[in-house]
Amino acid sequence: MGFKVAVVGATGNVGREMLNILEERGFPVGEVVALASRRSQGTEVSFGDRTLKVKALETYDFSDTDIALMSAGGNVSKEWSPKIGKQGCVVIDNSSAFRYDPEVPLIVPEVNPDAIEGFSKKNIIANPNCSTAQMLVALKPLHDAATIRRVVVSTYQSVSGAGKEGMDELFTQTRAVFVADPVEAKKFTKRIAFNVIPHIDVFMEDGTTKEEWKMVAETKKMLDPKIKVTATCVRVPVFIGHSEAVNLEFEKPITADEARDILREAPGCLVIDKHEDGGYITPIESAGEDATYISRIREDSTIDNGLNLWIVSDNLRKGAALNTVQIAELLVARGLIQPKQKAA
Ligand code: 11C
Repeated sequence: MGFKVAVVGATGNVGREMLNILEERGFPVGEVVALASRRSQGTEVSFGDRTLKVKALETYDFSDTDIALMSAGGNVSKEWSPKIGKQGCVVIDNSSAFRYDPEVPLIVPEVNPDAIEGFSKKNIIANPNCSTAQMLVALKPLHDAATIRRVVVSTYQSVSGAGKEGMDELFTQTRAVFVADPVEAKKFTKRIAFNVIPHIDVFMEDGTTKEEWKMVAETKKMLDPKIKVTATCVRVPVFIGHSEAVNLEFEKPITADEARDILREAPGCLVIDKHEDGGYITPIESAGEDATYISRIREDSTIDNGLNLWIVSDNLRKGAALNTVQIAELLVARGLIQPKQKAA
């Protein structure tokens, strides 16, 4: 028995990672189809030791496909996810297009797995923004233990969050600085090489950015609507791996030692927290890994029941492709989906 899985946006950073992760985790596939826009038709992508030729999304018939893993951007998703869902194929969408729709579950399997049961209204399940996903993997067990009242988070987000163009821009600008060529900013609003930019996604009316708004709205939808969240999201010259400095205020007392013990047992979390030089994680070490790493766990003596944490994860994996595949695994584990094509 195997599922027919389509990866939409298969040539992008996240799409390629989805193919890797499906293979690495031995997802029960019968067939995998790589899809992208007509412009990428015929391009080759790898799936394990096989090569897949990319087909055009526009002409693909989803009626015998079980699961579509979408990573083709919000506009493509808005147009295509409802059509694909109506053909009986479950869409797991990595874009922000449906995240805030009350009829679409927004899922991190370690945080709110039970919410998946509501997926059949639209046949769409949303994957959260990368910076929210990794934060909530760490916050969920602490919230269960001592009830988080307020979160103050500052992010240090890698350029791969802005796609391949973001990675190319960091590379090109860094090279230009070294050879004394003019440095051009195209994808980012200012130079990113040897710099940081306090701006991700568009500005909202109140002066926050959409990336910051997402961290608030998604935490409330997935973890607890009562939690107050304030965020500052910053792009840094790192290729892969988002980092977050998080300050937490709890309703009940919780010590740093208690938090460390809870996080050591929590699914998806890996604590690296030695009080010595290098006894913490940095984004380079998180690249290519599945865990959400937590370091620098310490009490904040300026408030009652306060803790500080440093959270790092590979934004292309837990923040995107891995979480999407884990959602597909959850559908299968709960018997919420059956392959349309039965084995002969
Ligand atoms: C970034 N977090 O680092 C963004 C990328 O809503 O899925 C993912 C945007 C999203 O630029």
